[in-house]
Amino acid sequence: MDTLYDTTSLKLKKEFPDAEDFLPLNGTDHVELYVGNAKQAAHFYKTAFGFQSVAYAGLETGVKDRVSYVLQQNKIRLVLTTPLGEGGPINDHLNRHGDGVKNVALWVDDATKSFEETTKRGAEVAFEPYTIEDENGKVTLSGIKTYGDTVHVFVDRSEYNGPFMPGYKSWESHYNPKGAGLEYIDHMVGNVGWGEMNKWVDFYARVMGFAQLVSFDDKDISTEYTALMSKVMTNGNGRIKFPINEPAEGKKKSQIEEYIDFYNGAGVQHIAVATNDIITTVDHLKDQGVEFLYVPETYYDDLLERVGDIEEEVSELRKRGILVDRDDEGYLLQLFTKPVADRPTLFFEIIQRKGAKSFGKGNFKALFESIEREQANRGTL
Ligand code: TYF
Ligand code: FE
Repeated sequence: MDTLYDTTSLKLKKEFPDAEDFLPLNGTDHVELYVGNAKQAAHFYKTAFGFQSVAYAGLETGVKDRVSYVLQQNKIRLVLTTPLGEGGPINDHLNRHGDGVKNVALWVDDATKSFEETTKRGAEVAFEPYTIEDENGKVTLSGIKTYGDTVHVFVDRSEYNGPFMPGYKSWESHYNPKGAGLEYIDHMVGNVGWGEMNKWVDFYARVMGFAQLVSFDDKDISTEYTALMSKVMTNGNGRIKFPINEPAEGKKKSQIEEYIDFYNGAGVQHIAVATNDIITTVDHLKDQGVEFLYVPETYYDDLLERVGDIEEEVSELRKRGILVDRDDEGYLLQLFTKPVADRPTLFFEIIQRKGAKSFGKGNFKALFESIEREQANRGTL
């Protein structure tokens, strides 16, 4: 087990001593969202977030019941899918959840073996392995269910050399906006219902061979400020990290509970995307209309006392509402967008790691405290 996790210096709990890498994962293949209007959503992700047009499937490619747009920015690939007719599973998903993540697709060398190894350990079948083929080669896909209506798709594209997948054609567009410096998916977080976190932690351990990352974040959990509980699960090579949140009683109504109410159940809460230059990325995203969560100026009053020396100017971070947290190995810069659709459900996190391997949960307490200082300054606390 030790050699499996040597790519991360985080300590792993020994709760699952039987964990072995029966499910080698090369990385995130893509994230597929079901949306009400894929054409307009694609325009939004291109314009606002700096994604590029890659591939298309729909009536013009012989697909009758749906349209899908594939967008990419460096290693991040999004698929936006909308139904063309009435009824059916995509409409059901939209009706229940609104726009949201349906498939978290993982890139594997063998989608059939991935399916067999996970289903024999208790994964529920989303769909059996199948192979699709066109002039660019073939791709094998399989799927297992995770929390809510979310699915993990296993994708073997080792014998494919085309724009995205058989059945898709290249999407050439005259509109190719500049990238925002988003590099790869750092982690994707699932919100689950009251009391369900450990069930899903156990699912990732038992069914997918993941282990729990233990980081300094843990001690912030369940403080009087925290309205959530969270555990982070990671695969063997550390490329896939899935924090799982459940609501908790806190000073404020849990945002996890709000998510569950509006999403009508468990689902993907946020997609954290990494940048090498968070200041430039955030400036670009803001110029393009991306909205970020409000951070009180008072957050910065005690920032350096809390996190020690950092390379960035505090004034530059304050101007942009960028948060900082530190762990044993370094620090990280992060900030959160507002929800990207009308329901208060899915949002994005922009993160730049400077050594830190944790997830910024020290910011919960720091943010709550700064909000209270702000209220005290106004005499409303
Ligand atoms: O992925 C995570 O677990 C973190 C959680 O102010 C988080 O993104 C949420 C809010 C915040 C700091 C960290
Ligand atoms: Fe996060």
